[in-house]
Order: sequence, then C-alpha cells, then structure tokens
Amino acid sequence: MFRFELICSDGKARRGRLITPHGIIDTPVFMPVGTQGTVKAMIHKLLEDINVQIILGNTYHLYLRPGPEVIKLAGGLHSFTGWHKPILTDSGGFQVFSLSKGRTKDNRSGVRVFEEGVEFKDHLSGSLHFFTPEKVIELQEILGSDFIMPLDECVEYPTTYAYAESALLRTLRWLDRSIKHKRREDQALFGIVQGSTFEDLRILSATATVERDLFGYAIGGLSVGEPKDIMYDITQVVCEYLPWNKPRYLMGVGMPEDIIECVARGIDMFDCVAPTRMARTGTLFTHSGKLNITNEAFKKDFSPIDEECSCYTCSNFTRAYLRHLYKSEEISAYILGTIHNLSFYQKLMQDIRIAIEEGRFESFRRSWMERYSSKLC
Ligand code: PRF
Ligand code: ZN
Repeated sequence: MFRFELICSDGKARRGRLITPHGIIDTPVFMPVGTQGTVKAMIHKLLEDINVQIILGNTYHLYLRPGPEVIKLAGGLHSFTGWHKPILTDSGGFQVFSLSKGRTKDNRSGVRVFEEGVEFKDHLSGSLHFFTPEKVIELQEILGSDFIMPLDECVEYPTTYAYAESALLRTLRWLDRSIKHKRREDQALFGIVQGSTFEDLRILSATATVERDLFGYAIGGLSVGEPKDIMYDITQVVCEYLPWNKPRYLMGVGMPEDIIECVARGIDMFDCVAPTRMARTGTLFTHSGKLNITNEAFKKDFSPIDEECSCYTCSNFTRAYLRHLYKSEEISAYILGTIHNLSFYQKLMQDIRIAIEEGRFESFRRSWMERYSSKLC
C-alpha cells in the first residue's frame, strides 16, 4: 500500500515519489500545515489549484477539538474534512511540549514526563490530559491519516547532554511500544530521531531508530532555537546514518533557504507554519527575499508581489491593492497572501525537483541563494 521510489539523485539531494492509499507525492515535498484539519486562510479547492499533494494534521489539536468521537463518527479525518489526498499527522509530541509550557498559575511547567507517557495541561481549557505512546497511535488510527508519528520527546534548546540522552532513550522505548500497538495496515509509521545538538547522541538515536525498520525516518528536535549551522550539521550527520531507500522528514523546517540547504543534505519531506503564518502578518516571499506588504513603500506600487510568480494573487493584484487589504484587515488579504506564499513554496519545491532530475542541483542552490539574499524590498 505504501512505497517510496527513488527516481534519481544529485549528490546527496534525492528526487523521489511516495505512494500512499490516497495518492502520490513527489519528493522533495513541502507539506502545508493544517493543524486543525484545515490550512489557515485556505480551502481545499485552493490547495488543489496549486497542486498541494499532502497536508499535515495534528493529533494534539484534533484530540482536544472536535475530539476523537466526532472524527470517528465522521469516518476519519479524510471524510470529516473532505480532503481526500494524503495526510500526515504529527503525534502531539511537539505540541504537548511547546504549547503547555509555563501555563500553570503556580509557575510549574504544564508538562510532566513519565516513563508511561506525558501529562499536560491543554492550551484551551487548561485541563489535565495524559498521552501515552499507545493512546497517540490509537488516536491516529481513528484519524486514519496516511503517515503517522509516534509520541516523542522534543527537548528545548539548549539542554544538557544527560537530559538529551534520557529523552532520546525514552523516545526509543516509546517507539517500541508504538510499533507493538499499531494495528492498521493502511497507515505508515515513521520513527523520530532525537538527541538535541549532540552528534554522538544523534548517531545513537538514528542507528537505533533505523534498527526498528520503519517506513520512514523523521528528524525531530531541530529548529527549536539553535543556530542554523548547527541545524544543518546535525541534519547532515543524521542523514548519513539513515538508509538510502527510505524517506527522510525534517520536522518543522523551514524557511526557503533551510529547505534548499537540507535537500542538499538528503532530506525529502518538510513542513513549517512559516509560509501560512507569515502570510497572515503580511510577510510575503519573493525571489529576491521577503517583503512586508504593509510597508509604506508599497502604497503606490502597482507591480505584483513577485514578477516571476504566476499564482492567482500575482496574476491579478498589485502590491498597492494587497497593502490596502492588509491595512483594512480584510479577510481577502490573508487568503491572497497565503495563496502567494504557498505557491512560492510549491514553485520552489518544483524547481528543486527539476534541478535534481537535470543533475544541476548545486548550481541551482548557489544561484537561488545568491538572488534570494540580494536585496530586501
Ligand atoms: N517532534 C514532533 N513533531 C515536531 C518536532 C519534534 O521534534 C519538531 C521540531 N522541529 C517539529 N514538529 N513529534
Ligand atoms: Zn504569487
């Protein structure tokens, strides 16, 4: 039911295809974030128009609201949301740690980690919940997402060697429990490599995770505040310990330049809130860098956001009009901005795939970076 086919490679960069029960995904791929079962400021039709092949969902959020009972009754996340293409759900391992922190009145962290699982207070009502590896698998079996993630512990940066080690060992034990508990065959489970910024711990985590022989491997615990060169170095080291014939997913990364740098190190899958979240605050991507459309400089600028972009927004509207919509806080501003940013990412991924196919990824990487950092509008 699931396959990963490598079509070709160029250096460490790979061009592949993921085959799932809900469709095919060309890699390297960027997966737009649809935390609550919808990509913010988009509708499925608009995602399909820009050829999005897979979206992300979040177990943590969907468990809190609308709750597993509702989604089960609906027949799973695909039929509940009406998105019938592939879906990857994150386990909540990241959200529990990032969203429940520092929420208690007595200044205790909102999260407590036990061998059995993780106790947390949710960010909506503040009530107490307990996630175990088994529960998180069961929740994702109710969701019916194509790719599922095990419960893991994403530690903050910086952390101590001792803590990073204990967290990655716990993540491994949780992975074993997840594998044992998994029932559905129409879902593929990834393993998540942790180990913070410690190379030897990353190697230990990667080697042990690969021994579990999963469909694919994710790299977690990066892009959590560490310097970029460390993130790139760790990604490179981990990729060296992952099998060539399995997909590799760098969780929560990233900005366009991160994507290019990490494709160069062997990553196949990415997700990040950046293009959608930044669109809603007026930060739009162009080939020569980011711009903030609410800036005074665009008041009488009747050119499109990006001359080279052929998205619906750039084909029909000027910077001046878009600035006006943002300044007026019109809902259309967020929609048009998101269409553009996601189209920019889609085009970036397509250009990356073509460059790999044509064996010129290195020169593409160099010229793209040069241009992107050439000027800020
Ligand atoms: N673990 C999980 N999801 C994640 C992360 C992680 O470490 C990250 C870290 N960048 C993003 N999303 N389960
Ligand atoms: Zn555009």
